[in-house]
Amino acid sequence: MVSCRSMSPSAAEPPEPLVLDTPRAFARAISLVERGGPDADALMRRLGPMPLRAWTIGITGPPGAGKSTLVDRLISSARATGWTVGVVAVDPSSPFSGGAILGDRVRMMGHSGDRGVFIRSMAARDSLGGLASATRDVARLLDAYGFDVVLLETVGVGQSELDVVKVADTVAVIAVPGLGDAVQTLKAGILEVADLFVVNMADRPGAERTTAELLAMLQLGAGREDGWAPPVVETVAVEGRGIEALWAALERHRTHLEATGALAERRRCRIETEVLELVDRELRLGLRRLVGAGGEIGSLLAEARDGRVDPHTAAAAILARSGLTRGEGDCDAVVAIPGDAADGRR
Ligand SMILES: Nc1nc2c(ncn2[C@@H]2O[C@H](COP(=O)(O)OP(=O)(O)OP(=O)(O)O)[C@@H](O)[C@H]2O)c(=O)[nH]1
Ligand SMILES: [Mg+2]
Repeated sequence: MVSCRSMSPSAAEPPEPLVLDTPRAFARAISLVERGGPDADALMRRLGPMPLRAWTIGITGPPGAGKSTLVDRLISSARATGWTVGVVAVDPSSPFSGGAILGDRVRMMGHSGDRGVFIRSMAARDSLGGLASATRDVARLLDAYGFDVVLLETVGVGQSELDVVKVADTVAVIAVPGLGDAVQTLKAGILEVADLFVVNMADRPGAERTTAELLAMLQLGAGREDGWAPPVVETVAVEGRGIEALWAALERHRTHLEATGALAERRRCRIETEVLELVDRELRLGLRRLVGAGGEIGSLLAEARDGRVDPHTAAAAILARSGLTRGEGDCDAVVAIPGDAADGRR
């Protein structure tokens, strides 16, 4: 069952609009959204149907690839262009690891005191898409507050990190030499979303080979429907080498997105996905609550566990009991089946 919280506010009654007119209001909104949960949800509703304006760049790659160092450099590039920058660095390791977060702060310290730069590290969340959702919300607040560029840093290790970068207009995937076949080490699914590859630590042996592997992989590919050919850029982030070329490549992608209308289209698709993901997450949280509460759902699970009801029938019964069904046409059937199966047992 969907929670009462999400059911009660009707679309016809718009909540009081959220005004982010002071640094204080902005900071409070960010903290609230970072915590997630009903309060974050309520706050995001108050933002209303906001047009997306900030250019969102996702930076992902293996742990220690130099992502934060690159982000630090890119902040400078963006500032030199006259843009303000918001950064969300996602620490995927665990909610307890302060290490990486501290590391990010230190690496991006060069920008403390610059009011045109805002940096936030976020810890990983539950497995139900909470991380992607919270990151998206923080990115949207940064946009609403007026940051021109939003940089999202995440370690490309799991699905939730992949979901995070999918929020971006432009996705840069970082590879480093010395980790074996560059293409093999990239997480499946990331190749499709990469608009640009960076071979960082190009001061280390094997950089040329890594670049060649990526280029070969790109040439083998079928080419992209949108006509964009992802470039491969070599950088030495610690020394600032290759950063100009990287920034130029990023800007070329942005220009391509704007010129082809892909930017608006990507954003429209993203909003649709977001709505569906929010519903999906709420449903799954609702289901967890139901299972946790035991009761009838608990008995159904026990019956399935003990082999007295088959899993499909148990699932259908749970759906019916929770007010969820498997599509309109199946509604009666779904309700009817568990009744048959449960005869005499409940
Ligand atoms: N040799 C060399 N070292 C680099 C380069 N870029 C970054 N580093 C170093 O690599 C280490 C990791 O850099 P980070 O920027 O923290 O890497 P990261 O990908 O953000 O790390 P996580 O967020 O922990 O996954 C630091 O000690 C950097 O100084 C580079 O181009 N060459
Ligand atoms: Mg980092």
